[in-house]
Amino acid sequence: MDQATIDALRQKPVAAQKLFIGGAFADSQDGETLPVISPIDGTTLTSIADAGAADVDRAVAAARAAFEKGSWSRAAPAARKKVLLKLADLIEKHALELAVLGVRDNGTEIGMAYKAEPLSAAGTFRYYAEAIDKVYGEIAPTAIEVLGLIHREPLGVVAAIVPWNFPMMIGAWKVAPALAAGNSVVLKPAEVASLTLLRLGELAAEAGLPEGVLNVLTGRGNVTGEALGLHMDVDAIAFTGSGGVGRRLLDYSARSNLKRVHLELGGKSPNVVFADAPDLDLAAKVSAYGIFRNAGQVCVAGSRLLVQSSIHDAFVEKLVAATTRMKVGDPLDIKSDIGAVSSMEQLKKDLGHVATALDEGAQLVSGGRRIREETGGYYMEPTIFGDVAPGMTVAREEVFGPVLAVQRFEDEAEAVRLANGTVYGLASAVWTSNLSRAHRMVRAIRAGVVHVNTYGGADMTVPLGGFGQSGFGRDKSLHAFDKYSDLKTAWISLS
Ligand code: TXE
Repeated sequence: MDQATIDALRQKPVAAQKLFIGGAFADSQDGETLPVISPIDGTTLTSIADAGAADVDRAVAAARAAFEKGSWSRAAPAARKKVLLKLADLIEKHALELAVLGVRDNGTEIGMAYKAEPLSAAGTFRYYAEAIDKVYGEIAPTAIEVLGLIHREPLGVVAAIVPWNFPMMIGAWKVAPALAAGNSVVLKPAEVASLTLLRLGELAAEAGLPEGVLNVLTGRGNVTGEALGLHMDVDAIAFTGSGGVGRRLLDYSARSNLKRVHLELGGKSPNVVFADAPDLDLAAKVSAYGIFRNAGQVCVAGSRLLVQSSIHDAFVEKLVAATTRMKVGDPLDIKSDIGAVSSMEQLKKDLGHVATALDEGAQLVSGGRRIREETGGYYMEPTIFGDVAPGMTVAREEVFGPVLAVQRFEDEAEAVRLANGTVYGLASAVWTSNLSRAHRMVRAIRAGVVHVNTYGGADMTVPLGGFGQSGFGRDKSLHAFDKYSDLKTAWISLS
């Protein structure tokens, strides 16, 4: 990744985008489009097609036809594996082009986008490709006169509805295991970050994925997304996004065909620093990255920092120093640590949270303002609020922006109470050098992941997902197959 190549790629014009249905690009039936605004400078980058209900019908029909035909769903595991491995290679081959395109679309700093988007998506496709011929069915321990075989079968047509913060990474977490399990997929990116996923559809075709097996529909959530949610021929929805839309998807399912709905809904993740943390400087630096990377637009962001009273003031000082060293800037400059907020709508939401926190009496320790307005882009200072009381909005609601709420606690029991004082339960962390305390905290905190003496590390081998209102169903690891396959029993009499 070098600056000169990035600078050349950022100049490339982006053609008006179409829908990807049945292996080919097509206009939406009514010709409607949506503008694509770059958060880097607020200019119009291109347009995407705005899929309506008729386009959703077309894509679902293409997906169903491909599934019934069987050229993917019934293909030999080794053949499916070959295609997905090729797709992983193609994503990697085009990694920088994809990363720059994605950053122009959603504003994530390039250093992070390059690793977290194309490179991680390629890794995800490779992981599930490799799993295809390594996951076996089961033989049940029945009585001797019968044979109970447990088969895993694909569901049929899976819709993946994904957000804008990491479209390729999150898209791959859903598309790769769904395809590996033999399903057909209709992928719906977020309105403000569709470009890389349209390219993914194209690369999948180049890799040899049969037509109709992966379709990409761009459009508005309450139109395209709703039509997918209500569709009678979609068997499952895998979603990452807001709790409000998650609730709607459950309602759509109840009102249509009881399709399965898997939800990953963000959080208000506690990052708990005890006085006996092994290295407070490291804890401060990692905590700053744990909330502020990608301008806080990370579902697992450590947005509540709980600090033990005895080190509170000294630790907040270190945290502010670490935050000050993070450079907010042009996301396509490799020296920027934090890029742009992905849309004007989200920036307004973030600034609204700052205003509410001030109204409710939180103490503004640093940041709080929009910056670099002269560029036309959507940038915000990393913002820290101190002395946050548990009842304040900034301690309870997901901001999904560069805003951190710091709270203090006296002892372990209070730390657990505060950490669990949320309707969410996605991620968390504990910093301590006391091994027993670390294990006690891992057991006590209700969240899908508890990091110990770090924040945010993970890889494909471990599941990701939430407790409570952070949703249900797990992305990543072999557990993800449970979302995209059904178990069938063959009960065979041997007598
Ligand atoms: O999310 P939406 P938005 C949270 C975060 C953020 C807030 C709003 O707090 O500030 O949600 O962001 C599609 N039927 N997260 O508005 O609307 C939409 O087109 C079907 C947390 O962008 O949930 C997009 O593809 N689909 C989070 C996807 O849902 C609908 C990531 C997500 O958009 C729909 C993103 C509908 N009625 C936001 N309405 C995380 N968990 O990481 C919208 N969509």
